[in-house]
Amino acid sequence: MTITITKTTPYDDQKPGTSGLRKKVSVFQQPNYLQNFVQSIFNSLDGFQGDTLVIGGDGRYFNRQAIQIIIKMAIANGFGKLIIGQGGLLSTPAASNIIRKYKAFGGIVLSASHNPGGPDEDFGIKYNVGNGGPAPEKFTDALYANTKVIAEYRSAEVADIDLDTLGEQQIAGVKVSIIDPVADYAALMADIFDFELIKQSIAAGLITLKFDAMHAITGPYAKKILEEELGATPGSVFNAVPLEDFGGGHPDPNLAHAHELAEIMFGADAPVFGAASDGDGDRNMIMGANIFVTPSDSLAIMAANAKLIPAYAKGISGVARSMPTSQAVDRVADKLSLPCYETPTGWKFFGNLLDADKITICGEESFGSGSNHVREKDGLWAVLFWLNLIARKRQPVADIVREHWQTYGRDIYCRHDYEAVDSDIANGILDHLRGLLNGLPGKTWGDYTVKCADEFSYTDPVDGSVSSAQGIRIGFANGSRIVFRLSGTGTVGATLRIYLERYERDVAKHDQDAQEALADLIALAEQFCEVKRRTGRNAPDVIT
Ligand code: VG1
Ligand code: CO
Repeated sequence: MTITITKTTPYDDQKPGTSGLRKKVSVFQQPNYLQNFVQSIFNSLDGFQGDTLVIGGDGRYFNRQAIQIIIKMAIANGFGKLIIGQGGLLSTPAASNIIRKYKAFGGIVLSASHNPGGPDEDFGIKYNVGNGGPAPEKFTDALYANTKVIAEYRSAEVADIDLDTLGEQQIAGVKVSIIDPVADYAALMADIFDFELIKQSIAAGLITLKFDAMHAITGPYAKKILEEELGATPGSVFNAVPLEDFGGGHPDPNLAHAHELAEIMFGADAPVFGAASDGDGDRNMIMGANIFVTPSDSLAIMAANAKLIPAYAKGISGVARSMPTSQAVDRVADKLSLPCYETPTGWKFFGNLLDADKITICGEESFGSGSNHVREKDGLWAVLFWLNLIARKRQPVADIVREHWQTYGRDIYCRHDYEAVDSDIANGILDHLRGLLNGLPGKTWGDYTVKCADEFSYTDPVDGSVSSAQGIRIGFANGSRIVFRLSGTGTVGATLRIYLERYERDVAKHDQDAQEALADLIALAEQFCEVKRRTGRNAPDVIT
Protein backbone atom coordinates (compact mmCIF):
# COMPACT_ATOMS: atom_id res chain seq x y z
CA MET A 1 0.00 0.00 0.00
CA THR A 2 1.25 3.44 -0.87
CA ILE A 3 0.71 6.16 1.67
CA THR A 4 0.82 9.69 0.44
CA ILE A 5 1.85 12.43 2.82
CA THR A 6 0.46 15.76 1.67
CA LYS A 7 1.71 19.09 2.95
CA THR A 8 -1.01 21.40 4.18
CA THR A 9 -1.49 24.65 6.08
CA PRO A 10 -3.89 25.27 8.98
CA TYR A 11 -7.34 26.85 8.77
CA ASP A 12 -8.11 29.06 11.73
CA ASP A 13 -11.81 28.25 12.06
CA GLN A 14 -11.85 24.58 13.05
CA LYS A 15 -12.95 24.93 16.66
CA PRO A 16 -15.60 22.30 17.43
CA GLY A 17 -18.86 23.71 18.81
CA THR A 18 -21.60 22.17 20.95
CA SER A 19 -21.53 19.04 18.80
CA GLY A 20 -18.52 18.90 16.51
CA LEU A 21 -17.46 21.11 13.62
CA ARG A 22 -20.34 22.51 11.56
CA LYS A 23 -19.86 24.68 8.52
CA LYS A 24 -21.33 25.36 5.11
CA VAL A 25 -20.59 22.57 2.62
CA SER A 26 -18.52 25.03 0.56
CA VAL A 27 -16.25 25.57 3.58
CA PHE A 28 -15.66 21.82 3.86
CA GLN A 29 -14.96 21.69 0.11
CA GLN A 30 -11.98 24.04 0.39
CA PRO A 31 -8.69 22.32 -0.39
CA ASN A 32 -7.63 20.03 2.50
CA TYR A 33 -10.24 21.50 4.86
CA LEU A 34 -11.78 18.15 5.78
CA GLN A 35 -8.40 16.40 5.62
CA ASN A 36 -6.89 18.89 8.06
CA PHE A 37 -9.65 18.28 10.57
CA VAL A 38 -9.59 14.49 10.23
CA GLN A 39 -5.80 14.32 10.54
CA SER A 40 -6.04 16.60 13.57
CA ILE A 41 -8.52 14.13 15.13
CA PHE A 42 -6.07 11.29 14.58
CA ASN A 43 -3.17 13.41 15.83
CA SER A 44 -5.11 13.96 19.06
CA LEU A 45 -5.55 10.22 19.68
CA ASP A 46 -3.14 7.74 21.18
CA GLY A 47 -2.92 3.98 20.88
CA PHE A 48 -5.37 3.24 18.10
CA GLN A 49 -2.99 1.31 15.86
CA GLY A 50 -4.72 -1.84 14.63
CA ASP A 51 -7.94 -0.87 16.41
CA THR A 52 -11.45 -0.26 15.05
CA LEU A 53 -13.01 2.98 13.81
CA VAL A 54 -16.74 3.37 13.12
CA ILE A 55 -17.76 5.72 10.31
CA GLY A 56 -21.23 6.87 9.31
CA GLY A 57 -23.34 9.92 8.73
CA ASP A 58 -26.84 11.26 8.28
CA GLY A 59 -26.68 10.98 4.48
CA ARG A 60 -26.67 14.69 3.76
CA TYR A 61 -24.95 16.19 0.74
CA PHE A 62 -21.15 15.55 0.82
CA ASN A 63 -21.57 12.51 3.13
CA ARG A 64 -20.32 9.97 0.60
CA GLN A 65 -17.38 12.05 -0.62
CA ALA A 66 -16.32 12.79 2.95
CA ILE A 67 -16.50 9.12 3.91
CA GLN A 68 -14.22 8.09 1.03
CA ILE A 69 -11.65 10.65 2.15
CA ILE A 70 -11.89 9.53 5.79
CA ILE A 71 -11.57 5.82 4.93
CA LYS A 72 -8.31 6.43 3.07
CA MET A 73 -6.95 8.56 5.87
CA ALA A 74 -7.97 6.06 8.55
CA ILE A 75 -6.19 3.28 6.67
CA ALA A 76 -3.05 5.39 6.24
CA ASN A 77 -3.06 6.34 9.91
CA GLY A 78 -3.04 2.74 11.09
CA PHE A 79 -6.55 1.69 12.05
CA GLY A 80 -6.93 -2.08 11.67
CA LYS A 81 -10.65 -2.25 11.02
CA LEU A 82 -13.33 0.10 9.76
CA ILE A 83 -17.04 -0.43 10.39
CA ILE A 84 -19.18 1.65 8.06
CA GLY A 85 -22.96 1.91 7.73
CA GLN A 86 -24.26 0.78 4.34
CA GLY A 87 -24.57 3.72 1.99
CA GLY A 88 -22.47 5.69 4.48
CA LEU A 89 -25.51 5.93 6.74
CA LEU A 90 -25.66 5.68 10.52
CA SER A 91 -27.93 7.69 12.78
CA THR A 92 -26.06 9.34 15.64
CA PRO A 93 -27.51 7.00 18.32
CA ALA A 94 -26.92 3.98 16.07
CA ALA A 95 -23.28 5.02 15.61
CA SER A 96 -22.97 5.30 19.38
CA ASN A 97 -24.39 1.81 19.75
CA ILE A 98 -22.06 0.33 17.13
CA ILE A 99 -19.00 1.84 18.83
CA ARG A 100 -20.06 0.29 22.15
CA LYS A 101 -21.28 -3.04 20.84
CA TYR A 102 -18.21 -3.79 18.73
CA LYS A 103 -15.81 -2.21 21.24
CA ALA A 104 -14.41 0.15 18.66
CA PHE A 105 -11.70 2.65 19.56
CA GLY A 106 -14.03 5.46 18.47
CA GLY A 107 -16.10 6.76 15.61
CA ILE A 108 -16.45 9.61 13.19
CA VAL A 109 -20.02 10.82 12.76
CA LEU A 110 -20.82 13.04 9.80
CA SER A 111 -23.77 15.27 10.50
CA ALA A 112 -24.95 18.79 10.95
CA SER A 113 -27.96 17.37 12.75
CA HIS A 114 -31.01 19.63 12.49
CA ASN A 115 -29.34 22.13 10.14
CA PRO A 116 -30.50 22.06 6.49
CA GLY A 117 -28.45 20.08 3.94
CA GLY A 118 -27.49 20.49 0.29
CA PRO A 119 -24.70 22.13 -1.70
CA ASP A 120 -25.45 25.55 -0.20
CA GLU A 121 -26.30 24.32 3.26
CA ASP A 122 -24.49 22.70 6.17
CA PHE A 123 -22.18 19.77 6.81
CA GLY A 124 -20.61 18.58 10.03
CA ILE A 125 -18.17 16.13 11.57
CA LYS A 126 -17.49 15.01 15.10
CA TYR A 127 -15.44 12.41 16.88
CA ASN A 128 -16.96 10.01 19.40
CA VAL A 129 -14.83 8.18 21.93
CA GLY A 130 -14.82 4.53 22.99
CA ASN A 131 -17.84 4.85 25.29
CA GLY A 132 -19.85 5.83 22.19
CA GLY A 133 -20.29 9.44 23.28
CA PRO A 134 -19.14 12.76 21.87
CA ALA A 135 -15.55 13.51 22.78
CA PRO A 136 -15.26 15.55 25.98
CA GLU A 137 -14.04 19.14 25.98
CA LYS A 138 -10.51 18.14 26.94
CA PHE A 139 -10.29 16.26 23.64
CA THR A 140 -11.98 18.90 21.49
CA ASP A 141 -9.63 21.54 22.95
CA ALA A 142 -6.60 19.39 22.05
CA LEU A 143 -8.07 18.76 18.62
CA TYR A 144 -8.57 22.48 18.02
CA ALA A 145 -4.97 23.12 19.07
CA ASN A 146 -3.83 20.51 16.56
CA THR A 147 -5.84 22.11 13.73
CA LYS A 148 -3.83 25.27 14.31
CA VAL A 149 -0.46 23.62 13.70
CA ILE A 150 -1.30 20.89 11.20
CA ALA A 151 1.40 20.62 8.53
CA GLU A 152 0.63 17.38 6.68
CA TYR A 153 -1.90 14.59 6.40
CA ARG A 154 -1.70 10.90 5.48
CA SER A 155 -3.87 9.14 2.96
CA ALA A 156 -3.74 5.63 1.44
CA GLU A 157 -3.64 5.32 -2.33
CA VAL A 158 -6.56 2.92 -2.69
CA ALA A 159 -9.63 2.94 -4.91
CA ASP A 160 -12.94 4.26 -3.59
CA ILE A 161 -14.73 1.71 -1.40
CA ASP A 162 -18.08 0.26 -2.45
CA LEU A 163 -20.27 1.58 0.37
CA ASP A 164 -23.44 -0.13 -0.81
CA THR A 165 -22.64 -3.84 -0.66
CA LEU A 166 -22.91 -5.45 2.76
CA GLY A 167 -19.96 -7.52 3.92
CA GLU A 168 -16.29 -7.42 4.73
CA GLN A 169 -13.48 -6.52 2.36
CA GLN A 170 -9.72 -6.43 2.92
CA ILE A 171 -8.27 -3.16 1.73
CA ALA A 172 -4.49 -2.87 2.03
CA GLY A 173 -4.53 -5.22 5.00
CA VAL A 174 -7.36 -3.36 6.74
CA LYS A 175 -10.76 -4.98 7.30
CA VAL A 176 -13.52 -2.78 5.96
CA SER A 177 -16.91 -3.96 7.08
CA ILE A 178 -20.09 -2.53 5.54
CA ILE A 179 -22.94 -3.20 7.94
CA ASP A 180 -26.71 -2.83 7.96
CA PRO A 181 -27.17 0.54 9.70
CA VAL A 182 -30.49 -0.47 11.26
CA ALA A 183 -30.16 -4.08 12.49
CA ASP A 184 -28.05 -3.62 15.64
CA TYR A 185 -30.05 -0.58 16.68
CA ALA A 186 -33.39 -2.33 16.20
CA ALA A 187 -32.14 -5.25 18.31
CA LEU A 188 -31.08 -2.85 21.08
CA MET A 189 -34.51 -1.21 21.13
CA ALA A 190 -36.19 -4.63 21.36
CA ASP A 191 -34.06 -5.32 24.46
CA ILE A 192 -35.16 -2.12 26.17
CA PHE A 193 -38.88 -1.93 25.45
CA ASP A 194 -41.85 -4.27 25.59
CA PHE A 195 -42.26 -4.73 21.84
CA GLU A 196 -44.90 -7.42 22.33
CA LEU A 197 -47.13 -5.09 24.33
CA ILE A 198 -46.71 -2.20 21.91
CA LYS A 199 -47.45 -4.53 19.03
CA GLN A 200 -50.66 -5.74 20.68
CA SER A 201 -51.78 -2.18 21.40
CA ILE A 202 -51.21 -1.22 17.78
CA ALA A 203 -52.96 -4.34 16.50
CA ALA A 204 -55.92 -3.66 18.80
CA GLY A 205 -56.19 -0.10 17.49
CA LEU A 206 -55.45 1.36 20.93
CA ILE A 207 -52.46 3.12 19.45
CA THR A 208 -52.53 4.81 16.07
CA LEU A 209 -49.48 6.81 15.08
CA LYS A 210 -47.69 9.06 12.65
CA PHE A 211 -43.93 9.53 12.51
CA ASP A 212 -42.33 12.27 10.42
CA ALA A 213 -38.80 11.26 9.45
CA MET A 214 -38.37 14.65 7.72
CA HIS A 215 -36.53 12.99 4.79
CA ALA A 216 -33.65 12.37 7.16
CA ILE A 217 -31.83 9.42 8.66
CA THR A 218 -34.60 7.94 10.84
CA GLY A 219 -36.72 6.95 7.82
CA PRO A 220 -35.23 3.44 7.45
CA TYR A 221 -35.00 2.96 11.22
CA ALA A 222 -38.61 3.97 11.85
CA LYS A 223 -39.95 1.94 8.90
CA LYS A 224 -38.20 -1.16 10.18
CA ILE A 225 -39.11 -0.76 13.85
CA LEU A 226 -42.51 0.96 13.82
CA GLU A 227 -44.01 -0.55 10.68
CA GLU A 228 -42.27 -3.90 10.13
CA GLU A 229 -41.66 -4.98 13.72
CA LEU A 230 -44.44 -3.26 15.64
CA GLY A 231 -47.06 -3.47 12.91
CA ALA A 232 -48.00 0.18 12.45
CA THR A 233 -49.99 0.70 9.25
CA PRO A 234 -47.74 1.19 6.22
CA GLY A 235 -47.48 4.93 5.70
CA SER A 236 -47.50 5.67 9.42
CA VAL A 237 -43.88 6.69 8.85
CA PHE A 238 -43.82 9.48 6.29
CA ASN A 239 -41.11 11.53 4.59
CA ALA A 240 -39.28 8.25 5.13
CA VAL A 241 -36.70 8.33 2.35
CA PRO A 242 -33.48 10.07 3.42
CA LEU A 243 -32.55 12.75 0.90
CA GLU A 244 -29.27 14.63 0.57
CA ASP A 245 -31.08 17.93 1.01
CA PHE A 246 -33.90 16.65 3.26
CA GLY A 247 -36.33 17.59 0.51
CA GLY A 248 -35.31 21.23 0.92
CA GLY A 249 -36.64 21.21 4.47
CA HIS A 250 -35.14 21.99 7.82
CA PRO A 251 -34.91 18.61 9.59
CA ASP A 252 -35.59 19.99 13.04
CA PRO A 253 -38.44 18.31 14.90
CA ASN A 254 -40.35 21.21 16.41
CA LEU A 255 -43.72 22.79 15.72
CA ALA A 256 -42.19 25.30 13.33
CA HIS A 257 -40.29 22.87 11.10
CA ALA A 258 -42.24 19.62 11.47
CA HIS A 259 -45.40 21.48 10.46
CA GLU A 260 -46.75 18.55 8.43
CA LEU A 261 -46.89 16.45 11.59
CA ALA A 262 -48.22 19.37 13.63
CA GLU A 263 -51.12 19.82 11.19
CA ILE A 264 -52.01 16.14 11.44
CA MET A 265 -51.82 16.11 15.21
CA PHE A 266 -53.92 19.25 15.65
CA GLY A 267 -56.32 18.12 12.90
CA ALA A 268 -59.74 16.48 13.18
CA ASP A 269 -58.57 12.88 12.65
CA ALA A 270 -55.43 13.07 14.74
CA PRO A 271 -53.95 9.70 15.68
CA VAL A 272 -53.20 8.80 19.30
CA PHE A 273 -49.50 9.49 18.94
CA GLY A 274 -47.27 11.59 16.70
CA ALA A 275 -43.52 12.09 16.62
CA ALA A 276 -40.68 13.41 14.50
CA SER A 277 -36.91 13.20 14.53
CA ASP A 278 -34.07 15.31 13.16
CA GLY A 279 -31.38 15.05 10.48
CA ASP A 280 -29.19 12.59 12.37
CA GLY A 281 -31.87 10.87 14.45
CA ASP A 282 -30.93 12.00 17.93
CA ARG A 283 -33.80 14.45 18.52
CA ASN A 284 -37.46 13.78 19.06
CA MET A 285 -40.70 15.70 19.16
CA ILE A 286 -43.54 14.01 21.03
CA MET A 287 -47.17 14.80 20.32
CA GLY A 288 -50.56 13.36 21.11
CA ALA A 289 -53.92 14.16 19.58
CA ASN A 290 -54.19 17.93 19.98
CA ILE A 291 -51.23 18.21 22.31
CA PHE A 292 -47.54 18.97 21.99
CA VAL A 293 -45.34 17.71 24.82
CA THR A 294 -42.46 20.04 25.58
CA PRO A 295 -39.13 18.20 25.65
CA SER A 296 -38.62 19.28 29.26
CA ASP A 297 -41.97 17.79 30.26
CA SER A 298 -41.26 14.68 28.23
CA LEU A 299 -38.02 14.15 30.14
CA ALA A 300 -39.78 14.58 33.48
CA ILE A 301 -42.58 12.21 32.50
CA MET A 302 -40.12 9.58 31.33
CA ALA A 303 -38.18 9.84 34.58
CA ALA A 304 -41.37 9.61 36.65
CA ASN A 305 -42.57 6.52 34.76
CA ALA A 306 -39.29 4.75 34.06
CA LYS A 307 -40.26 1.72 36.10
CA LEU A 308 -42.98 0.90 33.57
CA ILE A 309 -40.33 0.20 30.94
CA PRO A 310 -38.63 -3.23 31.07
CA ALA A 311 -35.04 -1.92 30.90
CA TYR A 312 -35.64 0.50 33.80
CA ALA A 313 -38.05 -1.65 35.84
CA LYS A 314 -35.57 -2.00 38.68
CA GLY A 315 -35.36 1.77 39.00
CA ILE A 316 -33.00 4.44 37.75
CA SER A 317 -29.85 5.68 39.45
CA GLY A 318 -30.38 9.38 38.82
CA VAL A 319 -31.31 11.99 36.23
CA ALA A 320 -29.66 14.95 34.57
CA ARG A 321 -30.74 17.87 32.44
CA SER A 322 -28.88 20.59 30.62
CA MET A 323 -28.95 23.90 32.47
CA PRO A 324 -31.54 25.67 30.25
CA THR A 325 -33.91 22.67 30.37
CA SER A 326 -36.90 23.30 32.63
CA GLN A 327 -36.86 22.20 36.25
CA ALA A 328 -39.73 19.74 35.71
CA VAL A 329 -37.40 16.75 36.01
CA ASP A 330 -35.90 18.16 39.24
CA ARG A 331 -39.35 17.91 40.83
CA VAL A 332 -39.58 14.25 39.86
CA ALA A 333 -36.09 13.57 41.21
CA ASP A 334 -37.01 15.31 44.43
CA LYS A 335 -40.14 13.25 44.92
CA LEU A 336 -38.44 9.96 44.03
CA SER A 337 -35.31 10.85 46.04
CA LEU A 338 -33.08 10.55 43.00
CA PRO A 339 -29.86 12.47 42.38
CA CYS A 340 -30.37 15.21 39.78
CA TYR A 341 -27.54 16.93 37.89
CA GLU A 342 -27.52 20.20 35.95
CA THR A 343 -24.99 20.17 33.10
CA PRO A 344 -23.98 22.60 30.36
CA THR A 345 -25.73 22.34 27.00
CA GLY A 346 -24.54 19.45 24.81
CA TRP A 347 -24.64 15.69 25.19
CA LYS A 348 -20.92 15.37 25.86
CA PHE A 349 -21.50 16.52 29.43
CA PHE A 350 -23.73 13.53 30.23
CA GLY A 351 -21.09 10.96 29.26
CA ASN A 352 -19.17 10.84 32.54
CA LEU A 353 -22.37 10.76 34.61
CA LEU A 354 -23.71 7.84 32.56
CA ASP A 355 -20.40 5.96 32.63
CA ALA A 356 -20.21 6.32 36.41
CA ASP A 357 -23.87 5.22 36.73
CA LYS A 358 -24.72 8.44 38.53
CA ILE A 359 -27.64 8.83 36.13
CA THR A 360 -29.74 6.56 33.92
CA ILE A 361 -31.92 9.06 32.06
CA CYS A 362 -31.08 12.55 30.86
CA GLY A 363 -32.26 15.18 28.45
CA GLU A 364 -32.26 18.66 27.03
CA GLU A 365 -34.95 21.19 26.21
CA SER A 366 -33.80 21.08 22.59
CA PHE A 367 -35.82 17.94 21.82
CA GLY A 368 -33.19 15.53 23.07
CA SER A 369 -33.48 12.71 25.57
CA GLY A 370 -31.74 9.45 26.19
CA SER A 371 -30.47 6.91 28.66
CA ASN A 372 -27.52 4.73 29.51
CA HIS A 373 -28.22 2.42 26.53
CA VAL A 374 -25.95 4.58 24.34
CA ARG A 375 -23.98 7.80 24.89
CA GLU A 376 -25.92 10.05 22.53
CA LYS A 377 -29.42 11.37 22.72
CA ASP A 378 -31.78 9.11 20.88
CA GLY A 379 -34.88 10.16 18.97
CA LEU A 380 -36.48 6.79 18.29
CA TRP A 381 -35.70 5.60 21.81
CA ALA A 382 -37.87 8.46 23.13
CA VAL A 383 -40.61 7.58 20.64
CA LEU A 384 -40.58 3.94 21.74
CA PHE A 385 -40.51 4.99 25.40
CA TRP A 386 -43.73 6.95 24.86
CA LEU A 387 -45.35 4.14 22.88
CA ASN A 388 -44.48 1.70 25.66
CA LEU A 389 -45.83 4.14 28.24
CA ILE A 390 -49.11 4.70 26.39
CA ALA A 391 -49.51 0.94 25.98
CA ARG A 392 -48.88 0.36 29.69
CA LYS A 393 -51.01 3.21 30.98
CA ARG A 394 -53.72 2.83 28.33
CA GLN A 395 -54.13 6.56 28.40
CA PRO A 396 -53.93 9.20 25.70
CA VAL A 397 -50.89 11.48 25.70
CA ALA A 398 -52.92 14.47 26.94
CA ASP A 399 -54.08 12.58 30.04
CA ILE A 400 -50.57 11.39 30.84
CA VAL A 401 -49.30 14.98 30.65
CA ARG A 402 -52.18 16.49 32.67
CA GLU A 403 -51.87 13.89 35.40
CA HIS A 404 -48.17 14.60 35.60
CA TRP A 405 -48.87 18.32 36.01
CA GLN A 406 -51.45 17.57 38.69
CA THR A 407 -48.88 15.67 40.68
CA TYR A 408 -45.85 17.87 40.16
CA GLY A 409 -47.17 21.22 38.96
CA ARG A 410 -46.42 22.56 35.50
CA ASP A 411 -43.22 24.25 34.44
CA ILE A 412 -44.56 26.47 31.68
CA TYR A 413 -41.69 26.76 29.25
CA CYS A 414 -40.53 28.15 25.94
CA ARG A 415 -37.43 29.16 24.06
CA HIS A 416 -37.02 32.17 21.77
CA ASP A 417 -34.26 32.08 19.17
CA TYR A 418 -32.85 35.08 17.34
CA GLU A 419 -30.88 33.62 14.45
CA ALA A 420 -28.06 34.94 12.28
CA VAL A 421 -27.46 37.91 14.55
CA ASP A 422 -24.30 39.88 13.84
CA SER A 423 -21.62 38.29 16.05
CA ASP A 424 -20.46 41.58 17.55
CA ILE A 425 -24.01 42.52 18.50
CA ALA A 426 -24.59 39.06 20.02
CA ASN A 427 -21.38 39.22 22.03
CA GLY A 428 -22.32 42.74 23.06
CA ILE A 429 -25.62 41.45 24.43
CA LEU A 430 -23.85 38.81 26.50
CA ASP A 431 -21.33 41.37 27.80
CA HIS A 432 -24.17 43.71 28.69
CA LEU A 433 -25.92 40.90 30.60
CA ARG A 434 -22.72 40.03 32.45
CA GLY A 435 -22.52 43.65 33.51
CA LEU A 436 -26.03 43.49 34.99
CA LEU A 437 -25.59 40.33 37.04
CA ASN A 438 -24.22 41.79 40.27
CA GLY A 439 -26.93 44.41 40.52
CA LEU A 440 -29.92 42.15 39.92
CA PRO A 441 -30.45 40.09 43.10
CA GLY A 442 -33.15 41.64 45.29
CA LYS A 443 -34.68 43.76 42.51
CA THR A 444 -38.41 43.33 41.86
CA TRP A 445 -40.63 43.73 38.81
CA GLY A 446 -44.27 42.86 39.53
CA ASP A 447 -44.43 39.25 40.76
CA TYR A 448 -40.79 38.71 39.95
CA THR A 449 -38.03 39.29 42.48
CA VAL A 450 -34.55 38.25 41.38
CA LYS A 451 -33.13 35.67 43.73
CA CYS A 452 -29.92 34.81 41.94
CA ALA A 453 -28.10 35.85 38.81
CA ASP A 454 -24.89 34.31 37.51
CA GLU A 455 -22.98 32.92 34.58
CA PHE A 456 -23.17 29.14 34.70
CA SER A 457 -19.94 27.25 35.32
CA TYR A 458 -19.91 23.47 35.63
CA THR A 459 -17.55 21.24 37.53
CA ASP A 460 -17.83 17.67 36.34
CA PRO A 461 -18.49 15.56 39.44
CA VAL A 462 -16.58 12.61 37.98
CA ASP A 463 -13.33 14.05 36.62
CA GLY A 464 -13.40 17.52 38.19
CA SER A 465 -13.02 19.33 34.86
CA VAL A 466 -14.47 22.84 34.78
CA SER A 467 -16.48 24.34 31.91
CA SER A 468 -17.14 28.04 32.37
CA ALA A 469 -19.22 30.67 30.54
CA GLN A 470 -22.06 28.26 29.84
CA GLY A 471 -24.93 30.75 29.86
CA ILE A 472 -26.44 33.57 31.91
CA ARG A 473 -29.02 32.48 34.49
CA ILE A 474 -31.47 34.75 36.23
CA GLY A 475 -33.57 33.00 38.87
CA PHE A 476 -36.60 34.51 40.62
CA ALA A 477 -37.98 33.96 44.09
CA ASN A 478 -41.14 32.33 42.67
CA GLY A 479 -39.10 29.63 40.90
CA SER A 480 -39.19 31.27 37.46
CA ARG A 481 -36.05 31.53 35.36
CA ILE A 482 -34.66 33.30 32.35
CA VAL A 483 -31.54 31.91 30.69
CA PHE A 484 -29.53 33.48 27.89
CA ARG A 485 -26.84 31.80 25.82
CA LEU A 486 -25.33 31.78 22.36
CA SER A 487 -25.73 28.70 20.19
CA GLY A 488 -22.68 26.58 19.42
CA THR A 489 -24.12 24.79 16.39
CA GLY A 490 -24.98 27.56 13.94
CA THR A 491 -23.02 28.35 10.80
CA VAL A 492 -24.12 31.91 10.06
CA GLY A 493 -23.48 34.75 12.54
CA ALA A 494 -24.66 34.08 16.08
CA THR A 495 -27.91 32.70 17.46
CA LEU A 496 -29.14 34.11 20.75
CA ARG A 497 -31.29 31.66 22.68
CA ILE A 498 -33.58 32.94 25.43
CA TYR A 499 -35.09 30.26 27.66
CA LEU A 500 -38.12 31.17 29.76
CA GLU A 501 -39.74 29.20 32.51
CA ARG A 502 -42.46 29.75 35.13
CA TYR A 503 -43.77 27.27 37.66
CA GLU A 504 -47.54 26.90 38.08
CA ARG A 505 -48.87 24.75 40.89
CA ASP A 506 -52.55 25.65 40.43
CA VAL A 507 -54.27 22.92 38.36
CA ALA A 508 -56.92 25.39 37.23
CA LYS A 509 -54.18 27.34 35.42
CA HIS A 510 -52.48 24.43 33.70
CA ASP A 511 -54.18 24.88 30.35
CA GLN A 512 -52.70 28.28 29.62
CA ASP A 513 -50.94 29.09 26.41
CA ALA A 514 -47.21 29.26 27.14
CA GLN A 515 -46.59 32.56 25.32
CA GLU A 516 -49.37 34.24 27.26
CA ALA A 517 -48.40 32.72 30.57
CA LEU A 518 -44.81 33.81 30.02
CA ALA A 519 -45.58 37.29 28.69
CA ASP A 520 -44.22 39.10 31.76
CA LEU A 521 -41.01 37.09 31.69
CA ILE A 522 -40.64 37.64 27.94
CA ALA A 523 -40.89 41.38 28.51
CA LEU A 524 -38.36 41.21 31.36
CA ALA A 525 -35.97 39.21 29.17
CA GLU A 526 -36.07 41.97 26.56
CA GLN A 527 -35.54 44.57 29.24
CA PHE A 528 -32.41 42.72 30.37
CA CYS A 529 -30.87 41.73 27.04
CA GLU A 530 -32.22 44.40 24.66
CA VAL A 531 -32.04 42.03 21.69
CA LYS A 532 -34.87 43.75 19.86
CA ARG A 533 -33.45 47.19 20.39
CA ARG A 534 -29.91 46.15 19.48
CA THR A 535 -30.84 44.16 16.36
CA GLY A 536 -33.85 46.12 15.19
CA ARG A 537 -35.88 42.92 15.06
CA ASN A 538 -39.38 42.75 16.41
CA ALA A 539 -39.79 39.03 17.07
CA PRO A 540 -37.76 35.86 17.51
CA ASP A 541 -37.10 33.76 14.39
CA VAL A 542 -38.17 30.53 16.04
CA ILE A 543 -40.22 29.86 19.15
CA THR A 544 -40.11 26.33 20.54
C1 VG1 B 1 -28.10 22.77 20.23
C2 VG1 B 1 -28.98 22.47 21.42
C3 VG1 B 1 -28.28 21.50 22.35
C4 VG1 B 1 -27.91 20.24 21.57
C5 VG1 B 1 -27.07 20.62 20.36
C6 VG1 B 1 -26.76 19.44 19.49
O1 VG1 B 1 -26.91 23.39 20.65
O2 VG1 B 1 -29.33 23.64 22.09
O3 VG1 B 1 -29.12 21.22 23.43
O4 VG1 B 1 -27.19 19.36 22.38
O5 VG1 B 1 -27.77 21.56 19.56
O6 VG1 B 1 -27.92 18.82 19.06
P1 VG1 B 1 -26.70 24.98 20.61
O7 VG1 B 1 -25.30 25.19 21.06
O8 VG1 B 1 -26.96 25.40 19.20
O9 VG1 B 1 -27.72 25.57 21.51
V1 VG1 B 1 -27.93 18.04 17.58
O10 VG1 B 1 -29.36 17.30 17.42
O11 VG1 B 1 -27.38 19.21 16.66
O12 VG1 B 1 -26.63 16.94 17.61
CO1 CO C 1 -29.27 15.90 15.99
